Amino acid sequence: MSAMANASIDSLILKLHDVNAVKFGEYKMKSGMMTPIYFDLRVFVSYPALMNEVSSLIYQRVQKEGLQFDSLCGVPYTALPLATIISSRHELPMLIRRKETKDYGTKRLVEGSFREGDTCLIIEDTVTTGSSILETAEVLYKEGLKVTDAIVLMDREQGGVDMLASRGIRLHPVISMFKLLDVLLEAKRIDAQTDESVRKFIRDNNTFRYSCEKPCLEQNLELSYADRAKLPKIHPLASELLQIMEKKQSNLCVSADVTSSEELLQLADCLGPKICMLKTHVDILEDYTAAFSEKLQALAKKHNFLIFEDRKFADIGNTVKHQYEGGLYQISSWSHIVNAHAVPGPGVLKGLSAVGKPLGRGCLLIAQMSSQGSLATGEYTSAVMAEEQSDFVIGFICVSKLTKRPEFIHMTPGVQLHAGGDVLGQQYTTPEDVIYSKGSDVIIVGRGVLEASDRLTAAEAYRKSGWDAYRKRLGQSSQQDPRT
Ligand code: S5P
Repeated sequence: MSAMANASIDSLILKLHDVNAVKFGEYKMKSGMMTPIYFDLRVFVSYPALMNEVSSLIYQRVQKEGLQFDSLCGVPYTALPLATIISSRHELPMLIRRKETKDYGTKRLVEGSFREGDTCLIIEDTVTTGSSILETAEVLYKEGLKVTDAIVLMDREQGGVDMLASRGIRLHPVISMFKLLDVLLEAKRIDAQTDESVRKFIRDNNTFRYSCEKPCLEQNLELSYADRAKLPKIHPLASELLQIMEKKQSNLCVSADVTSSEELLQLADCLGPKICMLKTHVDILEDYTAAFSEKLQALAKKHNFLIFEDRKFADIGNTVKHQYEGGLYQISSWSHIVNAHAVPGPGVLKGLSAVGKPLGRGCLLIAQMSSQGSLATGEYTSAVMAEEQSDFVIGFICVSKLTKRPEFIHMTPGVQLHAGGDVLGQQYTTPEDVIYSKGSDVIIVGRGVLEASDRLTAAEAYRKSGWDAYRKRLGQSSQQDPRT
């Protein structure tokens, strides 16, 4: 965003606070949920200059996104005057969605002229869950209109963007909750305690969770690995991984938790054709040498898999930078992917990306762990951090899919062909559960393969099981899989 647009947004936030459109305290929302921050944008109508300013910023956003549409429609009632101003000022046709049908005359739910197949842009004042926009979109769909985009003045950042994305609507917020808090805190309109308690509330009350079984299938939104590899905003390394997965029909990452270099290299050579990725714990090797990492890289090339050093970085940015680049292992020189805990905050990623980004490396954030009683920071914090540094973060270590952004890759450890666990707190679930029910992308398997009498046969069983679950998720029968 340009500095000028930023400045006008900052000044608008202060004006909204001046006219009491932003309130702090204890308020009940439409959903019944109590909130420590409330937006009452209905007061706009008493401040025509402010309404004009808001309308201009919304229109600037329309232009910036290059949105194409045939008409616009404000969600009744608060956004109606905003849509009207934009429509009138820029001579853009408008539609009005009735909240209730008339019991006389045409009984139409949408007023205005349109043709079937026309695209309508929705304008809204505040979004929490996204349900009001969806409700309006559904009325428009019934009339044969298309809705691909919506613009909202205030996004409470509680899951509306993701919920609408899951229903095929891109939501573009003009002001987001965290930006608003930054500006109000900076201007000393609120104190640090209020700021922190609101932030915590927002973080803890995301209204959109990926929880139901095979949700993508129901919403018909599941993209294949191949389609995801071509997404415009995807990290090149994530794209490469998805292409490998599709090509080798494998979403299996073997965790090569062995202690001798020779055994690890043998494992990589033997299982290479079955896997999309090999995960290492280089610090458990008893005989690491630089020559080992060179041989491993050659095997990765030969069999077309990526190397993931499971280092689980968890320190301040400056320290992890050294740990990643230097020391005995010089991890950044040979490992395509590393992972990091979100506990230290965004600095850990900044430190790692200073080293890894120029080398085209990528990082997985540890959102959830497979072990009993894990205190991993959780989906929301990781999703926000990943979003902020998506030029380095390619996805997550998690138990189940946690963001609908198809650019991110979800990888799940704690996988065996039968559910169970070990005596040290590891918990196992099956490839079918991980890929089909929980919506993850890659299964990480260690002892399920390593402790088998025939590791190659075991790896093939996991590959097939993971791939069948993926095809089932796509709604394709495993019969179509040429390998079965
Ligand atoms: O939450 C986690 C994260 C990871 S990366 N749980 C895990 O088990 N892992 C790693 O996955 C773990 O360090 C080990 O290398 C592998 C699982 O091994 P398995 O033998 O239990 O399959």
